[in-house]
Amino acid sequence: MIPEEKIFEDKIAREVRIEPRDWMPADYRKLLIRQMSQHAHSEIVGMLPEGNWITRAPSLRRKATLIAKVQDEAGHGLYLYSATETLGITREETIDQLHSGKAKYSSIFNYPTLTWADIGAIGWLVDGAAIMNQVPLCRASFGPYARAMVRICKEESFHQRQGFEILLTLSRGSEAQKHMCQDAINRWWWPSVMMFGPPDDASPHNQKSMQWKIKRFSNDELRQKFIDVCAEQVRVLGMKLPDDKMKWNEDEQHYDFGEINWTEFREVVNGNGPCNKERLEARKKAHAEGAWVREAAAAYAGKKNHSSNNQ
Ligand code: FAQ
Repeated sequence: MIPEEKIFEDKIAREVRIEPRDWMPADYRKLLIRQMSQHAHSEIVGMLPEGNWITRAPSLRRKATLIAKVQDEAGHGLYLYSATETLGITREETIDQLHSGKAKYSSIFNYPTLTWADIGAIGWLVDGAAIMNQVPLCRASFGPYARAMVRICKEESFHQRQGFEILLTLSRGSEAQKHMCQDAINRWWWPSVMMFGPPDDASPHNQKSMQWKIKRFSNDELRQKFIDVCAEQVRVLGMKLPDDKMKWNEDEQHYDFGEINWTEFREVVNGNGPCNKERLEARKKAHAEGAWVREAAAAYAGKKNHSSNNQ
């Protein structure tokens, strides 16, 4: 072990944060760039299914809240792209990886939002799953990632509550609204359970990520915590989770659950989900249409630098 590596491992062991200028193993850098950029992509692609409902939100209050939520997701993407840049990769490179299909983003955003209740289900389940996964990331060993996650988690908690409140309102409404609520839960439940990633015995990055304290819990551990929380919360809504096998296990003090359709997960991750093509096209179009803004900003920055150099 070279001396720098010893210092690095010692910091990890003592829970001292690794900062961008510190020496780090090439694989640690690679693991972080992969996860953080994928996380950033998920935030900005995640704006699309919800953005679809801004013009159709059922009241001014709902519309204002949804606009704020979607805007928050853009902010999360920006913190995460910036944090990823501290590892020595440019934003252009990471965005290119998304557009070329080389980089992944969360499977969950490849499902359609068919009714207003889907906005509630995304808030409750998708943001709920995101919080479960991201609160431990506030203790990730890499400083910029951990710090970005603190603010992100605060905002996601608010999103989760607004989603739950949408569903609660629908669950106390007319028969048609109750039906809409249950239908959205039925469609979003299993994709949300899959968000935590493949099972631990099929998760190639798990071991290194846990060893280097990027991830603090494995995919299956977080999935189980999420299921246990939702199994209780769904009762408040007076709705059901679409899993006949879900049952409290007294010995293990958690809920047992049915089989996850991993074939569906793999299909979605490999680009064959219901909305993969649409999502990527929308991102590429937005990027192309925003080219003039980037050019103008670069020209303005260049002019400013030029004039300050001449002073
Ligand atoms: N979708 O070895 P592992 C949000 C890939 S929250 C697609 O287990 P790892 C907020 C994985 O990349 C959603 N791909 O990997 C919001 C790897 O592929 P690779 C985003 C997935 O990293 C809410 C391969 O499978 N959150 O956006 C998925 O140890 C509402 C093997 O997997 C984060 O990204 C998946 N679900 O564990 C926004 C959190 N799962 O790269 C709008 C940070 C796995 O080798 C509205 N990320 N893969 O080609 C993480 O915690 C981890 O990266 C995991 C995966 C847990 C996602």
